[in-house]
Amino acid sequence: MKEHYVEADPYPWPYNGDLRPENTALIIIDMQTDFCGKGGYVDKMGYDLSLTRAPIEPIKRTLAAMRERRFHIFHTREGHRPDLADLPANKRWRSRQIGAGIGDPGPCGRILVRGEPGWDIIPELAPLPDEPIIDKPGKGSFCATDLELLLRLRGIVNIVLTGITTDVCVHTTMREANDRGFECLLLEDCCGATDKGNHDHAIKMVKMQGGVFGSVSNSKKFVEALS
Ligand code: C5J
Repeated sequence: MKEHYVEADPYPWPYNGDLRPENTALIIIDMQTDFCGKGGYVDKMGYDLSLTRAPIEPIKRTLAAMRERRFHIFHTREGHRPDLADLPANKRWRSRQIGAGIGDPGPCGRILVRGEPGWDIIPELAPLPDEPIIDKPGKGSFCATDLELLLRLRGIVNIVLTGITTDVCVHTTMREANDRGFECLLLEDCCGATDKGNHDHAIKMVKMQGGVFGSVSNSKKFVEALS
């Protein structure tokens, strides 16, 4: 095997140099109107949308480079059944405390409810028909989904993580994947949080202990490494 690495911190990724389209997936997490569009959940909570929209262009470039080389691409959406049977009461209660009740009507339809306009992935990053979409009720992409089954059936061992928000759904997914033995890379400019400090600290956390959850790079270095 010819070894192939991405320049990353705290270690060149993947750890064993086995980077190939067949064994590597890009996961784009929750790039939905509810998290980065006007009138969506994050907007209703009063957070700065420019922070969660910042990764759109870097993700677009990474996605194009990976599609061209036929890497596996996955998308996720956070959202609940229209009857809210999968919405924990405490999650709903907390969201109402901040004025953006999950399941309640908003400018983009019912907040974080499957099938509503706000729940869909933004057009700039629309999935292609052969790219699996993982619908998840929680923050992590492995909880109550078939993501792990799909990854294992395809022989995927390396995961490149992008999307929003860095400190919540991206971090939870990275931790879940790392515990399952997947080799994870976070692209820092392809992520965003509702708070810049939280984004920075989430990135720092990954790099502790020699890369406790994996390694960190950016879209430029990653795309260069593919070329
Ligand atoms: C949040 C997410 N922040 N996609 N969801 O509630 O990070």
